[in-house]
Amino acid sequence: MAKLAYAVAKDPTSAQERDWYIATALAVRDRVVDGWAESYRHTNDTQNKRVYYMSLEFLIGRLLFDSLTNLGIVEEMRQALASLGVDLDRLRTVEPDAALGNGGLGRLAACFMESMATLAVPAYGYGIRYENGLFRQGIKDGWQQEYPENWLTNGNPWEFERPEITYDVGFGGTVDITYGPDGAATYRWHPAERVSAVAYDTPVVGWRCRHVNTLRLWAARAVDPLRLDAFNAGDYVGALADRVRAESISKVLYPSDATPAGQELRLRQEFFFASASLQDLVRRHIKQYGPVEMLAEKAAIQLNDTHPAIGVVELMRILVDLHDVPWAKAWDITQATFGYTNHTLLPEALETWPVHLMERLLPRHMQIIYLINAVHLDGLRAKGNSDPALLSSVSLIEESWGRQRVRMGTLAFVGAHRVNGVSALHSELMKETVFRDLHAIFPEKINNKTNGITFRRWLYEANPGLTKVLVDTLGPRVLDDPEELLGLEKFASDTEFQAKLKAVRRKNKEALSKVFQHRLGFPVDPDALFDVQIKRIHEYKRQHLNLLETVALYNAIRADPGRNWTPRVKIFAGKAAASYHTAKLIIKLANDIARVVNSDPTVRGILKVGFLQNYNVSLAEQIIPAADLSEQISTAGLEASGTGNMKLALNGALTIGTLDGANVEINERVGEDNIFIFGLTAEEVEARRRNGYNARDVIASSPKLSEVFASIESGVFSPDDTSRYRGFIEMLSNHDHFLVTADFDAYYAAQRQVDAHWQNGAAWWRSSILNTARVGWFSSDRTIREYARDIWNVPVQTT
Ligand code: F58
Repeated sequence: MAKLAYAVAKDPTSAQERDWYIATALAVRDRVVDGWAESYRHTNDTQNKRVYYMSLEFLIGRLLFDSLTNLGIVEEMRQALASLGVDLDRLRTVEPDAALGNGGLGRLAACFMESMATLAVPAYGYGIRYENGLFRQGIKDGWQQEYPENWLTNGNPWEFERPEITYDVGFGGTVDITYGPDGAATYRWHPAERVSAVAYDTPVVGWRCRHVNTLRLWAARAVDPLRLDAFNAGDYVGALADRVRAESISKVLYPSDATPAGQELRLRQEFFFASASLQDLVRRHIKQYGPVEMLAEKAAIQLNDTHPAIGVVELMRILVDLHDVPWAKAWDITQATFGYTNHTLLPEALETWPVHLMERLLPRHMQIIYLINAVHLDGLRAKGNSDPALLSSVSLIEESWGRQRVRMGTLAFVGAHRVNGVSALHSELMKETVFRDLHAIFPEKINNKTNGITFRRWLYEANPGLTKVLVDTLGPRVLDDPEELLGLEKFASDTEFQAKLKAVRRKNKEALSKVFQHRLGFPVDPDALFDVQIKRIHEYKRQHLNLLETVALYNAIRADPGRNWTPRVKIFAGKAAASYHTAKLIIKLANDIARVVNSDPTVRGILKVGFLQNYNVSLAEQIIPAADLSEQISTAGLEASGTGNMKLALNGALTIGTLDGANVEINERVGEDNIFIFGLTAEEVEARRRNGYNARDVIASSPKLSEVFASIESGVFSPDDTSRYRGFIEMLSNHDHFLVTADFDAYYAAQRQVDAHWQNGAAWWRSSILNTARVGWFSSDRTIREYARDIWNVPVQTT
């Protein structure tokens, strides 16, 4: 009440829901801030090593329930608000999603921040405070539309602006060399342009409020926001031009997943946040510990993919040019400080920057890159590696057709003491593919850190019904130690226990049915099997394989409607990169199929299809607890890990999937009777491609697939434009790069096994329980413990 009156300046009679939300968030924030100050003091007193997690993306979602849950005051707050006539669950939906990320990589960063706080690892997350998060997706006539997502319009109660924490970040200009009396050269960079980075801090509270860390996001401001000379001369527009240019750096998140956006603004974003963050952490280090030579003992910096890799070069510049550390010593410090996480093997996704662009934007950094490369290659030659092909493959500079580019993956690899993949399979493939030559030279660098998810958000907050059953059955310890979930195994066949879980799932499905009603105008049957594929839309993730199977199933039901079919709802959600035409066409296909299937009385009560628009963290929190079947069907070898697979399995969905990414490890843990694995393995995919895969023969030999292709191609699902999918079908028939056709029959067969398993209710629920019981290992607490032990060398608190 006090917050509403004094911080929002509203009284209860005039307060809108949004006012109540802000007042509630501010009241909760006060509690968080107490823990924050305490954690800060503790780290300073103990002089513990800090972790700096550098990421261009943090896909945070909403924070109100995160804070309430971790403070342990959800019920207290619910009652306090109820006594004022306010419904906490309604307030929850008022908060906009902070969508400062594209997909898995950004969400992983958010889960890691929460786990680091939970394990009391003193840490800062560093990133950019984008004014516009990932675009809002609308669907018009079945096509994706992109709209801006200005999540800050109504203010953000969780952040603190820190105008006093501001750094200048330079771009362009020249480099001066001066020679000392001993002939040693000193380099000074004189940037032509400067932009200010202003800190905005958000506290990240750990489970049971054990520790609170900081997410520090940088906003770009002009150093001289209004050029007074120009302004006074009457040139108002000119006076503001610099400001607009400077501030454009933190205006918008690049909305491309899987392939990097190679524009200049992107490189400016990368350097902007890397430089501000390094200046900040070096300043903190010197203030607290003195000699910069000790940096690696007191700081571990983790690069979330190559996006912050220019930081390796910026740290070298800070050490060598600004602190006069000798080159070799500076390089040792840099390597000992940095770790690098790789998230993809797709060759087109590995970042490179044109040398001429680097030279123009970051002239001193380009010189340093050349020097790092020279020392790196000389070292190899000294060890007897003289093969020019090898040297050019591990060089920081890629040369093709006379054009030179800087390889950011190689820079991150050589600049870090540890390089990790995000699942066991992915880490092995890294050694065999993209980093084969570097791995042969530095065999100790690559290690695996299988991803994890925070159970606080993805179980306790998203699925309170299931959480309650778990606590009632296993005791409250399960909330602190996910391995306790194994205790469920003994209830797997218990009819009473199964009934409890069924009731929880049914409620969650009813709630999701309301979402369908609200968004798509029709409800779905909570007794049907909810079959869910939710993730970014990408050919390698193969939403179209699922759609082809949907059409095949539709055809089969129509041919024999009286059979004992398993009623299904096929649920899709996900965004496509705005410029990715095939991905957008896949969304249109999903909607076209949905329209035809949902209006066909023959399949009524048996099959429904729905594409839910604007997939984000909050929608995921609604879908996942209601899912029965989790689609993880990427072409083997291409999904680095996946984390949605873990969220769905934890909430009791059974996986249908390929042996890809973390599915392999999920399979090992839940057991092959409780998962539906199908399709080519990564090795088989490789072999098929090597031998020249011929889709036409495969299609011809599959009557089902032939029928599906014929119906889509002829316009059954696109009567308004019968040629819409001609090119798409032709592509799948001639260049089926992702081997959709090769896996189709196996996938169809696996889906029929799903039907059979579902019809034997007790067997299905047994599998579901065993999934929840056996995936405790995929907690991001476990992942962070491994990073802390093997890469960062920092202690963690035991829970
Ligand atoms: C994802 N990568 C992987 N990249 O695809 C997924 O398998 C993995 O589980 C996850 O990382 C976490 O390790 C991913 O999300 C991006 O979104 C980048 C955004 C910026 C451009 C390049 C891709």
